Amino acid sequence: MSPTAPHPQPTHSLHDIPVVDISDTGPGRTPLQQVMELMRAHGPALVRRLHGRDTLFVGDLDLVTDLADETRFAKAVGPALENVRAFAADGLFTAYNDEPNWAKAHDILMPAFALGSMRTYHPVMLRVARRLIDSWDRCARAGQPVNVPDDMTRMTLDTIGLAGFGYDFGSFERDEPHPFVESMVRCLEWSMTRLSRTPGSDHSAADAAFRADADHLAQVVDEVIAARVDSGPNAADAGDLLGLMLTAEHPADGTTLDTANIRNQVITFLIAGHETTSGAMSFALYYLAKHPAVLQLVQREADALWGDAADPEPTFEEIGQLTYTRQVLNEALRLWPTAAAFSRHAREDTLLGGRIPLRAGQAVTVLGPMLHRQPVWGDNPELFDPARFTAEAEAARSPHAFKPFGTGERACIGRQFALHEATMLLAMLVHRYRLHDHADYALTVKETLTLKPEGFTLTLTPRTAADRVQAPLPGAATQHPAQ
Ligand code: FDE
Repeated sequence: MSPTAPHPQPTHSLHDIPVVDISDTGPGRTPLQQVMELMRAHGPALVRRLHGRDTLFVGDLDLVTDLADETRFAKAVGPALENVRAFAADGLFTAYNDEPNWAKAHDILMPAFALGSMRTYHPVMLRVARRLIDSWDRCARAGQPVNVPDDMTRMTLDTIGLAGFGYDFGSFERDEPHPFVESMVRCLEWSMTRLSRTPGSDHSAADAAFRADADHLAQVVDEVIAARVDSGPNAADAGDLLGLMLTAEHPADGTTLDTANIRNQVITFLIAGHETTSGAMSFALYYLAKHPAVLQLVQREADALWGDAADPEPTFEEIGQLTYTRQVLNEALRLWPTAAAFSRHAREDTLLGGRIPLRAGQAVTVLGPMLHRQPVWGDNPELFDPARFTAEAEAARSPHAFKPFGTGERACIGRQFALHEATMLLAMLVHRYRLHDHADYALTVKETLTLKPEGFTLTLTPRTAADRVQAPLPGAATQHPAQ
């Protein structure tokens, strides 16, 4: 999966934590997968040293459990997010904990992400899902493969644009990704590669290109806001995110968000609301294409709801009934949590896990993909098995063993939004198509701060009534699928 350079060996250890200096090779284009490899070799807690800068990475369940203690630890805006601040500033994702705009925007926007609010977004999500299906129908008829991550990105960008801001990116009418996406991806790449610069080298060209891209993002956002303001005096009151941002008063002091902060929030939501969700759906489809027995179970769940309907009209309530589909998504997010790392810092001097001394403010980065492969997941953590997410299995496991949405008060605000969108789309797709792994795809995980299965394509054929009437499978959908 990741390029297999010879593993750097630990130079020494600090408080029993190996220190691995990667300055010779650098972190390359897949820095998180490099840390995964280092952890496989040296254990789930290590210091990565790059040009004299140390980062403590952990995947160990006990250490992550300790880091989730909000009285002793809080979100850290680590070096990567510090770079993202160059274009998202004090937006929710990148704000410092004590920046007043974090709490203010959090309080104002929380209601828009409560489970009940998903009812409001459901029709828009469905409308965009249909755009994807129209496009996939055309490819199916023409016998052409679909590029899964590209189309998932079209779908999630259009969804957050319309649901959050009433703005239509029209991504399915374009052959290339929307220019906003291209600028955004380059900004994220800049944020990531800036971390591996050799001190003293010249990066002025890359920095100038970044500035142009960041300006483009700001310009698109200004258009999104202007479109709303132009559409009439009552438009600002629309109950979506932008409506709240423009009009809602903070419960405590009655003030609203300022213009600069609104721009940062819109950029933040357009980014956070689509990159990660699109990756999650892409990995889920990848695993379904590789695990026919699981695919059959997901199809069965969708068939039970929608039978032979050619164009089912999924209701809000039905999405909540797609429990096995949700298990599949969780299992994909376990193996490849698309926001793969998050950082915490100590509030005061403390001992992490009772043994690793940390100074106040010192940061630790949690590596989700390794946490999600710890012994708590059993003997074969690489195996894709949605039965790990039955209600019983979840109740029996530590809540800290699975953190695809981060932890504590700075955990993902968009979780329900992403899960509703992704569950509905997956179920609609497997209900409609047979998925063919025509290229015998070998997984390559691309990193642009978030993770995606690069170059993953499928061919599709429509499912027929005969496909849907099959002999009942032995056992219920929640059983361990035959491998
Ligand atoms: C957040 C988030 C997180 C955390 C980070 C740290 O800690 O640093 C995570 C991990 C996440 N998130 C993840 C995810 C995954 C997925 C699929 C998602 N995510 C999705 C989404 C959608 C949307 C709309 C979102 N998301 C959003 C968001 C925000 C705004 C944030 C920030 C919050 C605060 O307050 O801080 C997040 N997210 Fe997410």
